Amino acid sequence: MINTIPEVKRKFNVEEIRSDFPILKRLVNEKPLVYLDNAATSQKPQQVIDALNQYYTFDNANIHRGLYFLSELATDQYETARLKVKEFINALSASEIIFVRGATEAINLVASTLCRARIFKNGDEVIISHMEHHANIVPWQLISDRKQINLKVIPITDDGDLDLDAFKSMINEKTKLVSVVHISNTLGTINPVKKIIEIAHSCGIPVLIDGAQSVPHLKVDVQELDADFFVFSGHKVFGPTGIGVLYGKTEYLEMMPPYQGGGSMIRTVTFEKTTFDDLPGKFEAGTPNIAGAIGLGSAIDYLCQFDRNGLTLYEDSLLKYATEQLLQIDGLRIIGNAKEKASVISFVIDGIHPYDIGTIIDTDGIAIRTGHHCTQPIMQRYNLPATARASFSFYNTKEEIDKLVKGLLKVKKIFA
Ligand code: C6P
Repeated sequence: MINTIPEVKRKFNVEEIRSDFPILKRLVNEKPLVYLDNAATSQKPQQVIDALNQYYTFDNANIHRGLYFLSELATDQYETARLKVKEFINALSASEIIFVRGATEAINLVASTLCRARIFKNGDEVIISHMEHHANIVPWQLISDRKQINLKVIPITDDGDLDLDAFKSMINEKTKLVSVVHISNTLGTINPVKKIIEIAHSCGIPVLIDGAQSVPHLKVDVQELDADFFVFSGHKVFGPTGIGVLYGKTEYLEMMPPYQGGGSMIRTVTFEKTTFDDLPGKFEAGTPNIAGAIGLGSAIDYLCQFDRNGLTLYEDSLLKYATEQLLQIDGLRIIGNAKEKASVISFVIDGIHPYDIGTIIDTDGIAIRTGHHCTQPIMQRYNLPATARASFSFYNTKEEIDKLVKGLLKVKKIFA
């Protein structure tokens, strides 16, 4: 049993936390970096960088193959990372944790293998929502060249809440899966996924939760949620890029065929027939991202030093402060005012294109994202070409929000 949860939690001190993240000391355009694009990717604490460095400097070897010291060491570290993920999201078993490249690959894996498992018939329906990232739309469209799957879309209110009554009325005998985002990367909405799962399960329908934006902000317990699948990306949760997690209940993972074929995922191979490895190996063909998994394990250790609820409360205070301050700006409109929100704020300013906002404030070292945020249907819903988006992590400060506001006032002045 890996104990990633220390008995005594580290006290929250934002200045101390900032010093754990070396990039936060750098200058951009001769100004201290103000990094407010955490929904795109989070920054990395020194201990994650050190874990990657340690692995490549001293411990590098391929895993699950060699009987020599380094290979066993690397295998042990990789499998320890899996145990850390298991504990982090409270899966029942480590074999339910599949390492993939990220949330995108995880959803593609589920869509493709459920389709090949013949779980879907022509005319079956998958329910998603209007606030999905493209990663939870396109994979379901891609499989329709094999099976005619119809996507049903849960509508959202003007504030950015899901319409649960509409959701209930969409479920019918053709519904095979519900696949929804936990926290919207564009609107910041925290969806009532436990309730959604309860409703779907009462009709015998499994649910996939896209946790790409929730894992960095909330403590997630997949057993408590009773999610059938849960996906997230390492790079948004202070780990490296190129590593992510598919959690699946054993009963589903067992019935799904492999996603890719190759080394590591087999038990026996002849030219006539291949038998496959048990979980999780069946879904991890080829040499995996060993360093990435170890780095993700280190990121989990980093996060678990803190009381996660304390970090969430701090981020909530940043959200509240930023919302109040931004709304003071004449002509600024926040897109997404759901009752439950995470620290993500999309906004537009009358008469100024979001690209201009992003480019101008970048000259002051302020990084925000501008565009459609890989959620074009949300832009269509609000009739917007794009938004500007500031997204906060627990290493951000109210002073940085003040700098954002100052930067936006400068933008307004330029366009006045
Ligand atoms: N959102 C953003 O700036 P990947 O690219 O596989 O790590 O994550 C995809 C993904 C899936 N679901 C949600 C809710 C997401 O927010 C993302 C990634 C980034 O909002 C990059 S587009």
